[in-house]
Amino acid sequence: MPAPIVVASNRGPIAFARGAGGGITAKRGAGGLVTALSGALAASGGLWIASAMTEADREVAARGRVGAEGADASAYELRYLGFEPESFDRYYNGWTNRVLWFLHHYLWNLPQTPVFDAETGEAWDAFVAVNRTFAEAMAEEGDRLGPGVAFLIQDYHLSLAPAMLKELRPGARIAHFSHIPFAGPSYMRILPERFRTALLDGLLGADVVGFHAPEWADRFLLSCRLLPGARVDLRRRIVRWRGREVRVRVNPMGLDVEALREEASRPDVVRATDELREWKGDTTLLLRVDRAELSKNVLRGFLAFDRFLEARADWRGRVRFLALLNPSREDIPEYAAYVGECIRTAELVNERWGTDSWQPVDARVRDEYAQTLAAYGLYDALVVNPTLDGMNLVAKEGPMLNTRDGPLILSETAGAFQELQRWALAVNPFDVDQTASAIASALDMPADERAARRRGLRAAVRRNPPSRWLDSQLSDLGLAGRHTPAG
Ligand code: ADQ
Repeated sequence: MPAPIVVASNRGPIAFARGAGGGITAKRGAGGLVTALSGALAASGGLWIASAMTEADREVAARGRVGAEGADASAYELRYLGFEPESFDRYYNGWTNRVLWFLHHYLWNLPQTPVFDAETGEAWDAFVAVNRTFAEAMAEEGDRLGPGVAFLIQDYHLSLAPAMLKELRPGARIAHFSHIPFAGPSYMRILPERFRTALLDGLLGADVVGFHAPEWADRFLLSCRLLPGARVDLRRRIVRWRGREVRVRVNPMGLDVEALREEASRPDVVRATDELREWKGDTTLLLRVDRAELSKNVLRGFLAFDRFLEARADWRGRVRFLALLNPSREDIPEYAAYVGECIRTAELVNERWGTDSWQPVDARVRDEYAQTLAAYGLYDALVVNPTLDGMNLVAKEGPMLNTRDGPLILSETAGAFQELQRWALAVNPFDVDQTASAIASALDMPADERAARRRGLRAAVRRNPPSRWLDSQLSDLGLAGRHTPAG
């Protein structure tokens, strides 16, 4: 029997909601993370600890440990931690979304933001308190499960929990994994020293600190040099800190291709495919799929399309750019303003080039996953041009479902670039002329080259199943053996 696992993440694998009949319904989250970790939990025992994000989650949280059966084919236990809504908001929106996300994605507009004041201080205190609650819950569950437990802590929300857990249980085996980029030292110095030191010290409480791409791992190592007394070995990716050796690892997460294909065969996706086919008629389809998110670079994508239409009169009337933007963080003013600006820019492109029978851009800000999966099947080229992205799963999902050999235009600053670069059209996300040229190259590309690139992309995605991501973390913790079926 493999060692039990305790997973901790802000968002849990199952979202609870109040159903029409008044009872609580449960729905499993999508994505490789849930697949890889829930499979492992079912195989080895253990549980998943997460924040209660909704009122229904909080009701479930009050029951203590619950089973995931019913919402997930894998049987494992969940424990949702309930927090007082106001302090949860300070931790989640005030600190993790507004400070850490902006920090690690280089999103601040430095002449104006950030401003650190009493309010950020309160948000930090809430962040510390939530991390402490997680660390205490992990320690308690670890004691219950017995010796040899592997603690797998996910993402920037829980940057402090590794050191807190290590202090509570010095022998605990802890891996932390960041799903996003990491700020280098010059940007880290924007944070007041007490926050910066606590964040780095918090992560270094883990035995293994993981990232999707080499650049994020290297930036973390360089930032660790800001810690007085830390000894950083860049070549071996090791940090010596507080008498321990912490290993920094690059471990890109794979895609659960079979689960994605199964989702894409659902009747609502088939219906959405018919609708999209009718909508696009015989025009060529350029697609982007993103959370409506500052780092996804939607605005420059539209500007690049505008340049493309300016340069290429022969494509006017024959191509449509569909942007499927899943609403995100709408309470944060920067997000509302950015999405508004993206929509205005799309309208300007339409006013400039559109005709009575042809509108070049269609930007849809809606949560419609079935439409997304349908659009993956139909695109003629896919634009993934984030300014910075930890991995970017869209770049992997699109090629696996596409049926038209559509080329992938990909930022060299997305984590996925590491695995896919050979077969993608690379762009500097800030260079709109280069992005416009990449759109032209993708749409003009001969059929044999399109097919060869499609084969290359699919093989690259297949080479890295989600089980590998998990197994590497466990073996880095000294726990051998496969915990999940091969992806
Ligand atoms: P995100 O920033 O959300 O993830 P991404 O990796 O592109 O970025 O994942 C988005 C996911 O949402 C895709 O799997 C996509 O299919 C899905 N999706 C799109 N529309 C949806 C909808 N309406 N409903 C539900 N799902 C939808 C963060 C990091 C990334 C990193 C991932 C995983 O920012 O860099 O790749 O975590 O580690």
